[in-house]
Amino acid sequence: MRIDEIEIRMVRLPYRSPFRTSFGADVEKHATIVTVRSEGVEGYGEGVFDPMPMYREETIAGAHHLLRHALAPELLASGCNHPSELTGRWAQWRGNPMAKTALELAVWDCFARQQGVPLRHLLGGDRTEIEVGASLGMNPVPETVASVGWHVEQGYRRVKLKIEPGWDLEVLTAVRAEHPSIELTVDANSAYTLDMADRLLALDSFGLHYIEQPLHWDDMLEHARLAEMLATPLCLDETLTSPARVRDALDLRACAVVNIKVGRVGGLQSVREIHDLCVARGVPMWCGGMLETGIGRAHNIHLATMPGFVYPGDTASASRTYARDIVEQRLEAVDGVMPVPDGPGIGVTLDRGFIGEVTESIETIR
Ligand code: OSB
Ligand code: MG
Repeated sequence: MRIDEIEIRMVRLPYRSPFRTSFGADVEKHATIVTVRSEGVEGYGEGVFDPMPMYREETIAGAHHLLRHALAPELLASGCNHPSELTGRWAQWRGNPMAKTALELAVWDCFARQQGVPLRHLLGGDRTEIEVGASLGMNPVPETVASVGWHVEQGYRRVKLKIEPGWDLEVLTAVRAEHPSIELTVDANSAYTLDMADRLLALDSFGLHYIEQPLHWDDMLEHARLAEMLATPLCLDETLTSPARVRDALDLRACAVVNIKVGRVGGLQSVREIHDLCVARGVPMWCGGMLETGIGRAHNIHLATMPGFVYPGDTASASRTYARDIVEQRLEAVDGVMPVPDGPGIGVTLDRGFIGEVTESIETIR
């Protein structure tokens, strides 16, 4: 495909309520929507880098710099035969998986639309709907218990609680008292250290499905040590930034469950490689979320149809996070099941009027 134009658009969208994790509270999304125009067809990707390096180290400023001065010019100059080749071509620039993914996703969507097929077809996803769970930010205990109850009533297949040291045993005790048997997990976003192992061992008594990223955001060895002590399986999120990192983590037994976020691992081609590795080794995977707008959310739904995604993902209803989305289609789960948006590519279209209202900047590169 010849690439005619690449657009980098920043949108700011308020959350319905602040989302609090162990790395801070956020009140709004700063999303980058990348549009690729090729032979009269558009495709869309979303960047999940943040204003500040709170989750991993990429930032909006750094990602935009790379997109503007390296990735977009390379793509415009060379075009693309198949989106699977981009990750290899862009390996000349080190790291920065989120920046690369924002553009790679737009090319995948555009390519699928040109072929007239849903994106999931290109990924080997055979499902037309996926089971989903919900990730709950940190809130006072009574609110959290009520929120878990609401999500269970809505049919969500798994509930994940954000925790940190001192905000763990009490909230879990209260939630388990009301919901002794729901599929429950916790996510610490790297808030613990290995010398707090006693506190982490106490989590074993809550029947958790897995514990997500308790230790340092780039660590494998200490997670492997912790995994030996715990009965509950560990799941890594932040640490897993490429297929090679996933292979190493599995070799070291640093995790038994894999959270996939396409932006964190460097694109859909990396997701496919990790997927095949995890399937070959019998390791369960699930699709994480970064509170994406409808563009990133639709991408997540499509990739989560691949057969190795066996646990419910964080790809919950858009309306939990946003009063109004930037796509025309409503991405809503019914009884804990999210239908895959139908139609070519990711199956969603921009709400032109509304996205105009929430756009902060647009840059076009030719
Ligand atoms: O660790 O999974 C995480 C949101 C932002 C950054 C990191 C994480 C999250 C979530 C939200 O848990 C999941 C969602 O998109 O609903
Ligand atoms: Mg996480």
